[in-house]
Amino acid sequence: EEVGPQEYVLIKMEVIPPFPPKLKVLEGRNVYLAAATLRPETLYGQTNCWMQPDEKYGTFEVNDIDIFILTARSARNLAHQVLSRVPEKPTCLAELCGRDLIGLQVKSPLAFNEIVYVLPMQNILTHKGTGIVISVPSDSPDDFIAFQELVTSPSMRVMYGVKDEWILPFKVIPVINVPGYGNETAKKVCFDLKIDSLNQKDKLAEAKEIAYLKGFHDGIMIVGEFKGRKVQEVKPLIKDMLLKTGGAILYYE
Ligand code: A2H
Repeated sequence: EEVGPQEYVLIKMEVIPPFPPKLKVLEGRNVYLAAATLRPETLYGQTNCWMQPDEKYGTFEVNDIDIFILTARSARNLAHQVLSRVPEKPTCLAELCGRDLIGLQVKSPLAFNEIVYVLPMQNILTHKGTGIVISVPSDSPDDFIAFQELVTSPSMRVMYGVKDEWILPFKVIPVINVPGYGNETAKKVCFDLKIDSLNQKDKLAEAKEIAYLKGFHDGIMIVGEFKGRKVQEVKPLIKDMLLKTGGAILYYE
C-alpha cells in the first residue's frame, strides 16, 4: 500500500561527446542521462545503464543549466520539484527512443568504470522513475540477468546493435559483502533460485527481495570512502556526498 511519495536519488550521468545524431544540436551543453535509484551506495560497481529500447524519452531543460534525458512524465514531475517558476510544461529539445541511445557513452559519479554504455533492457518500466536505470550486476538480480543475457545471446546483440566490445569481458565489480552470500550477492541468489532469464518474473521478484534485504541489512561496504562500514549507515552518507558534489539530485514520485 502507498505510504506517501518514494524518494529516489537521481544520478546525473554525463553524456560524453561526440554526441549521436539525435543529440547533435545539444553538443557543448551539459547533458545528463538521469537514472533513479534506491541504492546510491552501489554506484561504485556500475557496469552500464539500461533504457527501454522501444519507448520514448526526451531531452528537457529541468533547471537553468542542465539538460536531462528522461521520460516526459518524470521531466514534468521533476520540473515541479526543482523549479521555482514552473513552465506550462518543460521544454523538450529533442525527442528520441531508447534505441537511439544504445551504445552512448556516459560518465557516472563514483563508478570505478571511467565510462559506461547505454544498453537495452525489456524489463525497464517507463512509468517508474525516469525510465533509465543504473546497472549494478553485483547487487541487483535484474541487472545481473539482463547483462548475462546480452553476453550469452549473440542474436540479441545483433537485434539491438550492441557491439561485443561494449559488454565483453563481462566483469562484475564487487561493492558489498553480505555474510553467507559473498561479494556478488545477485549472482549467488540467481544461482540458488536457478534463474537464467528475465522471463522468470516471479523468481526474479523473489531474488530481488532477498538481495535487496540482505544487502541493505547485513551488507558491508568493501570499496570506496566508507569501506568496512555497514550499508545501512553508509547509504545516507553517500547520498549526501552525491548531492553536495552535484552528482545527483533528489526525485519523488
Ligand atoms: B535499484 P522500486 Cl544494486 N524500471 O538501483 C525498472 N526498474 C527500475 C526503474 C524502472 N523504470 N527505475 C528504477 N528501477 C530499479 C540499483 C539497485 C536497485 C540495486 C539493488 C536493488 C535495487 C541498481 N539497479 O532496487 O520499485 C532501480 O534499481 C531494489 C528495489 O521503486 C531502483 O533501485 O522499489 C529500484 O528499481 C526502485 O525500485
